[in-house]
Formats: sequence, C-alpha cells, structure tokens
Amino acid sequence: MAILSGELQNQLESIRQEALAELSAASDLRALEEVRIHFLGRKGKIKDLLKSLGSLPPDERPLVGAQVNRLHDEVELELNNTRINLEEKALEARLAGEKIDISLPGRDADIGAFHPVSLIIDEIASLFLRMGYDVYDDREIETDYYNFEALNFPADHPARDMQDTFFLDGGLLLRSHTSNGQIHYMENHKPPLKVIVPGRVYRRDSDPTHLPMFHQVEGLVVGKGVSMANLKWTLETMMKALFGPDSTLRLRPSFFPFTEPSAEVDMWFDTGNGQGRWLEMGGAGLVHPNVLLACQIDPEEWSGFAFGMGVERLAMIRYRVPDIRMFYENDVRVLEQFRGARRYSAFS
Ligand code: FA5
Repeated sequence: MAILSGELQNQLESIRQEALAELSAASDLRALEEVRIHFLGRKGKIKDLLKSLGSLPPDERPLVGAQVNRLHDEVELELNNTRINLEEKALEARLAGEKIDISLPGRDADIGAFHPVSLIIDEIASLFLRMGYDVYDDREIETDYYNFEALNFPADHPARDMQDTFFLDGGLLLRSHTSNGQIHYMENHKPPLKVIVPGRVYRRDSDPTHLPMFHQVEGLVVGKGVSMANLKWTLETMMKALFGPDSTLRLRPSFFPFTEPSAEVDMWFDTGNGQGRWLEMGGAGLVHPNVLLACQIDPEEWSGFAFGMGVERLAMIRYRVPDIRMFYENDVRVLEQFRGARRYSAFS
C-alpha cells in the first residue's frame, strides 16, 4: 500500500490550518462566502489539489484522493457550522434593532369622509323628500328607446349629437342623462306625480368643466296646470337651500326635444376676490306632450315640468372647486377637506 509522502502531508495540513483560521476570522456571511470560494470553489485550493491527482502515480491516487476528500468534508462541515452561527447572530442583531416600544403613543386610523358628490345628492334628496317627492334610482345601461326615442328624439335627429353617447353591443348604451328615469317612472306611476332621479351618467367628454362620468339629478312633476312659474320656484328653492338666500340663478331660453319651452339654468360661480362667472348647472322646461303620450298620459289633461342638474357642477360652486376633474383624482388632500362636512340622512 502506498504511503503518503511527507511533503503532501504537510501541504494538506497547512491548507487545513489556513482554512480553519480563515473560517474563525470570518465575521459575517459575506466574508464566509469568500472563504468558501477560496477553498471549496471551482478554482479553490482543495479543488486544485483534487485536480492535481492525475499527475500522481496510479497506485498513490486512491490514498491521496481519500485524504483530500476528507479535508474537503472537514472544511465544508466547519464552514456550515460557522454559517449557522453567523446567521443566528445576524437574526439576533435584527431582532434587537426591531424591538417595539410599547410605551410610544399609537397612530390614529384614518377616518374616511363622504365624497362631496354624495353629500350634495343627499342634501338635494333630503330637500325634495320634505317637499313630498319620491326618490327613484334607475338603470345606467339603457336602450335607445328610453334614452332618446321616448324622449321625443326622432331617429337620426341631430339633437342626438348634443350628447356624445357611449354605445354598447346589442343596441344598448350608457345613459347620457337621467331623463330616461322620467319615462320609466311615468310608465309605472300615474299622475299627479313628483319624483327626483339622482344617478350616474356617461358622455365622451373631458375638460375643466366636463367629465366622462358624472352625476345628474332629474326632477319631474306632472299635475294639473303645472307651469313654468312652478318650475322656476322649484329651482330657486333648491338653489337657495344649497347655496343660501343670496344665490343668483338665471334661466336662458334653450332647446331640448323633451321639453317645450326649454331653458338652461345658470348659477353665478363666485371665484373669489369679487370675480365670478355664470356656470351652466342644468337644463329644464315643460314636459313635451309627446313624452307624456309615450307614457300613456293625456297631455290635454296633464302638464308637467322637468329639470336635470349636473351634480358635480353644483359641488364646484358649493365647495369652490375650480376644476371639475379634481373630484375624481382621488387626492386625499382634496377629499379630506370634506371630513367634517354634514351628511343629510335622506335615505335613513
Ligand atoms: C341634459 O342632460 C338634459 N337631460 C337636462 C334636462 C332634463 C333638460 C329635463 C330638460 C328637462 P345637458 O346636456 O345640458 O342636459 O346636461 C345637464 C347638465 O349636466 C349640464 O347643465 C351640466 O351641469 C351637466 N353636464 C353636462 N355634461 C357634463 C359633463 N361632461 N361633465 C359634468 N357635468 C356635465
């Protein structure tokens, strides 16, 4: 049996000593990795020894190979032990640094606020409920019939272009106004009737005073001898309730297929420092006889008024918001200003 030469013995022993010394000096996992590469890596000292086996006489190779493998296993074992120690120390250090000081005061949970649009809708609903109106919630996905045809928009009539509509598959559309609620309500209720229809509407629109999704509140009254004077009084009552007794409202002649006569409703938007401008709040008018007829209501016997207000526009005036898009940017700095705002319990 071949005996290991003294020179080789010394070489193995010195690598062993060197490896153990470097392992015990490694102070963190990175240093440990360097030691591993230095001795056990592909080009490390122990791997080099194994590679040099080929140059030994064949009868010496098994013995030397066994010795080198033993050295490899010993260094690897020691390296793993050192790694476990270092990992434990690193964990202890992290836990010590992360100690929770339970004597510190806690942080308040953020309390949400009602959106200004919800606040205005509730306020309007509360007012009209007190005046004996019904509050009716209606669908947002609609047919051409309820959004246009029953409202006296003839097919291909240019008035349909007044509202840039989102069309869906299957002949459906996203309602472009809450006036569809007039038809649904009159199909199911006989006059005399008084109703408001708050809800979301959609149009292909976006600028400082226009949104692609916004809210309207529709109002509809059908009775005997209902006139423009009743409409004007109702609009003024709503504006004064929302904006105070000094608020200024203006009616301008306008056109809607479903009302005759028709008016545009403007409010004075006080922008501060004595400045301001008129802002269009909604449309209104006396219900067109064709609309009553579409709902089997006799226009000889009954008359009515209707209005449709833009809720975000009302909120702009109420809260002096210069750009309508701010309501939907979800900037908490804007929204949290409404935290203390009053919510009317119209629906409770
Ligand atoms: C209508 O939608 C009619 N249905 C209103 C109506 C109802 C008239 C009943 C007569 C009888 P108009 O397209 O003008 O009308 O819209 C009404 C209001 O919605 C506008 O005055 C404005 O306040 C608001 N509005 C319209 N488009 C937008 C938009 N893109 N973003 C925000 N508000 C809008």
